[in-house]
Amino acid sequence: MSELKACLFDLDGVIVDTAQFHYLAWRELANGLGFDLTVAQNEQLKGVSRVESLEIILKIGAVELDAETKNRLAATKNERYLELCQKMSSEDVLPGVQVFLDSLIQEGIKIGLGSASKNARLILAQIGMTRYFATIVDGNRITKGKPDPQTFLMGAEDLKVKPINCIVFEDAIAGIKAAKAGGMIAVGVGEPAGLKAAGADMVIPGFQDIDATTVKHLF
Ligand code: B16
Ligand code: MG
Repeated sequence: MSELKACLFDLDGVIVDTAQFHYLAWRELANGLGFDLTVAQNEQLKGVSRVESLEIILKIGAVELDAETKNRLAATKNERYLELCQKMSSEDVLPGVQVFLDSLIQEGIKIGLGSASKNARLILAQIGMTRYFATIVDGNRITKGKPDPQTFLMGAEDLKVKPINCIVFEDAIAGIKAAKAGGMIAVGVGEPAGLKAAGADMVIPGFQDIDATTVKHLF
């Protein structure tokens, strides 16, 4: 029988709400190009790399640009995003996250990070959460982004556990698909409709009401 040995966490929208800053920075970029980016359209960008996000946005606005301009826009967006992130501190860790991570540690369950973000280490340090993660898989390490399972498979390998013994916590449809493609249990964090449809085994609104025992029952 399989049992829980490791939990892999997405960063943006799961550990900390940087998703709002990604949205703001991308929306400003879209506005600068003459169109708007709605909250619904923004859902397509969650868990998706910076370069792919820009391609999706340009498609939404039916804008075609050369490679050099795209690189410049992606860099400008990142500068703006990091500027917005500068205000963050440990107070911005999402409610219940630390207590939940502490309960996992107490049960001897390993903890890893699986994020598409190239800024993941910087953000973790800024919110004082680095010490929780025995491994960090981020946008600088992966060659295939979510929904490909590489991010989470790498995390499981780093932690020396089998995918079947892992739970992934994700706020993005692409991330839930990645976890399921990797043969892991997927817990969606956020609105149930899209995450359930993507294959989430369970969806939680946040971490306030769960502990290690709750998620062990998923096995
Ligand atoms: P960066 P996650 C993802 O992080 C975000 O959800 C996504 O919106 C962002 O485009 C991507 O990281 C890349 O981020 O520009 O910082 O490298 O949710 O996988 O932790
Ligand atoms: Mg996310």
